[in-house]
Amino acid sequence: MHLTTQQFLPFDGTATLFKDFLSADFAAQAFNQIKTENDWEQPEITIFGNTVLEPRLSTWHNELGEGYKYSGVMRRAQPFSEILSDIRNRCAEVTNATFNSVLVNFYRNGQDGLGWHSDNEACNGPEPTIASVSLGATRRFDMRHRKTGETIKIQLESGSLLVMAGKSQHCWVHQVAKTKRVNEPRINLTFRCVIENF
Ligand SMILES: O=C(O)CCC(=O)C(=O)O
Ligand SMILES: [Mn+2]
Repeated sequence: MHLTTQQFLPFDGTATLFKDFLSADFAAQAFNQIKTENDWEQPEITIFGNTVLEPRLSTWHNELGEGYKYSGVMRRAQPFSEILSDIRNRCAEVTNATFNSVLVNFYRNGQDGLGWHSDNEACNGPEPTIASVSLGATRRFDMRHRKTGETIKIQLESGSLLVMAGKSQHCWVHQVAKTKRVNEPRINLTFRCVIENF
C-alpha cells in the first residue's frame, strides 16, 4: 500500500500526515459505529480553581486494563472494540509501531475543543509515536514550538492519519481550538503505546 505523505514540522520531531489513510466510506461508517457503540464519558477538570466539564466527550481504551491519568484525572480503561482494533491494526501497518491504547475524543461541534498540551506523560515514554486518526468534520490542528513559538496549522480531514513522533511531544504543544465555523461533529482517535504499571 502506498500513501502520499506530508511532513509538517521543520525541526524537533516529526508530524506526518497521511491524508487518504482511510476511504471516505470506511471513515463515515467508522464514525457512526464509534459514536453509537462508545460508552462516552465527560470528566470534570479544574482550571485555575474552577471545576468544569471537559468541552468534549471521550473514552480511554487499554489492552492491559491500565488507567490513564492526565490533567489530574484518572480515566478507567475500557476494552478495545472491533472497530477500534481494526483501525489500530491499520495504524500499526503504516507506522511500523505498536499501540496498546487509544484515547477517543468526540467533538460534538465547533464549541468543543482541546486546549494547548502535549502528550508527554511519563507513561508514554520519552519519544512516543502517536497515531491520530480523524473521522467526521474537518478541524484545524495547531502545533506550537515551546521555545520559538513557531506555529503550524494542519487541517485534519475525515479519514486522515497524523503521526507525531521523535521530539514532537517534548518540544511542541498542540491544540484543537474552538471555532464558530464548524457545526458538525468529529471523532479523533489517538493511538499510543503506554508502558505497563506506570
Ligand atoms: O483531536 C485531535 O486531533 C487531537 C487529540 C489530542 O491531542 C489528544 O487526544 O491528546
Ligand atoms: Mn494530544
